[in-house]
Amino acid sequence: MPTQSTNSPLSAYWLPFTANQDFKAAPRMLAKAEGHYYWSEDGRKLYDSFSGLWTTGLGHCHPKIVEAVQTQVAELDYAMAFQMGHPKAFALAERLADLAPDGINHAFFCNSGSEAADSALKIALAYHRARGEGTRTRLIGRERGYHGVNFGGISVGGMTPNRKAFNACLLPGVDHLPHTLNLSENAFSKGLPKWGAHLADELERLCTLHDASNIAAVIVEPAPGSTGILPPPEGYLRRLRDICTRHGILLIFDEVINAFGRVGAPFAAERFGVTPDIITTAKGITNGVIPMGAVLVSAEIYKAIVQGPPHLIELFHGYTYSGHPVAAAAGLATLDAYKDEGTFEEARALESIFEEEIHSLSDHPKVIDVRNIGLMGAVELSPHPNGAGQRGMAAHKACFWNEDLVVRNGMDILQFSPFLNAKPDDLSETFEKVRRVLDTIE
Ligand code: PXG
Repeated sequence: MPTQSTNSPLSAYWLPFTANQDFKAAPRMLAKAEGHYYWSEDGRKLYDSFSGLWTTGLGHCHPKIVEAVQTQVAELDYAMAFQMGHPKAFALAERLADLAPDGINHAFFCNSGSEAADSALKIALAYHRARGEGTRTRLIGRERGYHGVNFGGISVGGMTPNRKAFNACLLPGVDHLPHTLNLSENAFSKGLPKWGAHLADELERLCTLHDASNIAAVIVEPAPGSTGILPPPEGYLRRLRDICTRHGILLIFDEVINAFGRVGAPFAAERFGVTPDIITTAKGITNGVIPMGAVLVSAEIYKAIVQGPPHLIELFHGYTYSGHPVAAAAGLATLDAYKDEGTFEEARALESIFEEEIHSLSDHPKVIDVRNIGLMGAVELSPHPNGAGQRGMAAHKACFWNEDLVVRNGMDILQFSPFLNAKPDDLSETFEKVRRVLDTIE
């Protein structure tokens, strides 16, 4: 017996990471997008303050990406991904290797950030095993880290609601570093907080506890995004790098959000001057147009694994859609657009304006913190006395219905991921609208 009506046209679809019952009672439907705007199903034009879902930094329906996808899908819709290839996947790998920090020069393709995270963890294990260090199996993540929703990613991730229901099946042998947000030390920080580099030393403690010969890899987002934007304290990433190097542990940067201009450079590794051994990415690799993820690795890792009898498969891992031709075409067009339009430089130049605009909310009585790095920013609200998360959701809804503005909230944290080519006036209007909403909601 169905407990809910199934004759509604909305009933069949189970929305991801969404309060389904609440949504279906008053659906927020997007029907069309172009440039910096969406159009709702009821015909309203809404400004997008989140660049899709951290995905679409160049703006929606970029004509050159649209054209590349349309051409590709009519020419080679799919190419067998195993034991066969097609030129655009190779070309994209080459382009990514050129863009990545020195020494990171091979790309393994997948379809999402979650797959990139799990692929990276498997590659780390395969690397140590190939080198005769098969005892290195422990993985270290961080509290408030997000590495997608597959079992590897939630195990090393540090988002309690994403782990809670699956606790019994999380990977064994995983530790977490402490996260770096401490409002009594670094509230209202602009850019990198001064406090917190010492928290990286927790890794040294774990090396002592387990012995580093048992530790495979550390995975962190350089600037964590979806758990509320936690800019890395000054010197923190360098300390992690040094400890990993000292103990032969691979350092994985999850740049699913950070890469492709979000922190004013092709990769956060470059912006923060710290080179990991592996970078995972997705989202901005195709401007969000076609799903794609990639794991970028050093020559040393590739060479350690890709050896042995030449006719045998070296790594038993891959996806039907690894390097999909349409995704590869979208990726190439996206990288062209970043270059031709000077996107990373434009994003970098926009940072100080964004910083000023977002911090204009610092004095609002409902705001307990504002923090930003690159073109990532969070406005943290005090929770409503009736329950955590209500105020953030009320703000999201009021922005959508009353201000024609799409704003992302994670519980009571409003998150902003402006277009890499946003107009300064649109940024100031965004925060004026958010202020009006904060004035009106409970
Ligand atoms: N790593 C990071 C750092 C991410 O931000 C993933 C992995 C997983 O990617 P896929 O493509 O499997 O979803 C992500 C995803 C938010 C939000 O509101 C962020 C993500 C997903 C959903 C919501 O900030 N990032």
